[in-house]
Amino acid sequence: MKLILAVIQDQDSNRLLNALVEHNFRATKLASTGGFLKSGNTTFMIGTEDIRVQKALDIIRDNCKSREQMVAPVSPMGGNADSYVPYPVEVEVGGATVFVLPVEQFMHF
Ligand code: 2BA
Repeated sequence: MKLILAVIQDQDSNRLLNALVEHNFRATKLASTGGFLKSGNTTFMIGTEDIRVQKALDIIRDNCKSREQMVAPVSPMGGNADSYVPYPVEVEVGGATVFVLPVEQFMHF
């Protein structure tokens, strides 16, 4: 068994959840925050048999789009201003950042 952790953008989360449930995957949706943008994103936990991992990855890829997002400048507030960028910069946020972990034990009481 594997646990898939997928960090995706909020805008894609309902579509992805519907697609997973439609294909009989069990999933848990968690509200999360990206460390770099410090804005909300969504993390899915999907526990599934090894043989179904590729299908879950295909569904994630098909339902999550990458997008450009602006990062607002943060004032250094008395700190070192050398690396301060005074204008917003654009970063490309991926469709999904995915980890596939082995599951040692799975219990469902
Ligand atoms: P954030 O940390 O908010 O990052 C959002 C986007 O900002 C990233 O998109 C990337 O394009 C950019 N970015 C992140 N760190 C950067 C840096 N040090 N310098 C320049 N640009 C940077 P993605 O790479 O697609 O990541 C989307 C979200 O996935 C991340 O949101 C984070 O929540 C999660 N994530 C990405 N890599 C991760 C990792 N290795 N471990 C845990 N979570 C990760």
